[in-house]
Amino acid sequence: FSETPQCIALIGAPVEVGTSEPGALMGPAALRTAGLVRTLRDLGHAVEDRGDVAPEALPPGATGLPAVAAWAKALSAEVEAALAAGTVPLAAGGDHSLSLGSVDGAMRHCARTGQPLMVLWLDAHADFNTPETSPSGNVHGMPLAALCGEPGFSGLFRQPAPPPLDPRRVHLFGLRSVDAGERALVRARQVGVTDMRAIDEFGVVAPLRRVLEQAATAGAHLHVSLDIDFLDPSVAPAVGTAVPGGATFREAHLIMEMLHDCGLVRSLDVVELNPFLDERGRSARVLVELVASLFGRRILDRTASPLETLPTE
Ligand code: HAR
Ligand code: MN
Ligand code: MN
Ligand code: MN
Repeated sequence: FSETPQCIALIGAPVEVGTSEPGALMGPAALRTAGLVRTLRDLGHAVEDRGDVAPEALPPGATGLPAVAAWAKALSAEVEAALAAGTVPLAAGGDHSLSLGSVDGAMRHCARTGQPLMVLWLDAHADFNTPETSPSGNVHGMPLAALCGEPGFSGLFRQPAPPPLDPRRVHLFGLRSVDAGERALVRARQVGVTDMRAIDEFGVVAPLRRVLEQAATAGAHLHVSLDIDFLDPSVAPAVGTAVPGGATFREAHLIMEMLHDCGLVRSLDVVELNPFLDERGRSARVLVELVASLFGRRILDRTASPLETLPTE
C-alpha cells in the first residue's frame, strides 16, 4: 500500500435522466464546490479536472434508455482514455446510471490489458433491475443488470461491446432495499452480497477483507462505485431515494481507508448526490472526506496491512 502520488482524472457526469427526482445534475458542481480537487491535491496527487462530459447527440427532452445511453457512451470513452493514460478516473455524478459508462470504460481497458475487473458496489440498492423487473422504470436502478448482460437493454454501449461483466466479480455492499425481481436475479447470477444484516453482525471489516482478498488473489482492477445512499440519510441527507439503516460515517470512513491500503482501486464513481436536497453542503463535504480517505488521507502513519487480523499499535 504505497504512498505514491497518483494522477487522478476528475470527470463530471451531470446526468439525472436515470432518475425521476431532479437535482443530481448539480452533483459534480457541488463536489467541486466542496473542495474535491483541492483536497486531493493537498494529499500530493496530481488532479486533472476534465470538466463535465457532454453526451453526443442527446435530443432535448430525451428520456429513458436512449438518453442514458448517450451519457454512458460519452463517459465510457473518457474513462477508457483516462485509464489508458495511466490516470485514475473519478466519475462524479450524477445518478447511478452513469456507471453504465464508467464501468464499461473500465471493462474495455481491462479487456485490453487482460486484467480481471472486479466491482465493489457500495449502495443501499442492488441496481440489478431490468426494464422487465423494475418497479419504477428508473434506469439508475438497473446499471448492474445491463453491465452483466441481462436482456432488455439494447443500444446502451459503444460497439463493438466487450464481453459482459461477470456477476460473480460484482460485490454489493450495504444492501438494504431490493425489489422482488432483482432479488431473484442477484441470487441466480451469484452476485456477491454483504447486506446490512451481515454488517450488523460482523461489522464492515471482515466482509470487506474477504472481498479485497478475492480481488488481490485475482490480481484484479478494482472499480469502486460509491452511491451516497450507502450512507445513512442522517449522515448524508442529499439523496433522492433515502433508505434508513445505512452505514455510519465511521464505517464508511474505515472502508475507504481499507480500500486505500489494499492498493487495488483503479477507478471510482461517486454518485447520487442530489445537492438540491442537501443541508448547507453537508453531504457533499462528507463525500469529499470519504474520497480523501480512499486516496490516502490518514490519521497517523500505519504499517499494518489491512488483511492482518490484529491491530499492531
Ligand atoms: N430499486 C428501485 C428501483 O429500481 C430503486 C432504485 C434505485 N435508486 C438508487 N440507486 N438510488 O441505487 O426503482
Ligand atoms: Mn445505486
Ligand atoms: Mn442506491
Ligand atoms: Mn476511521
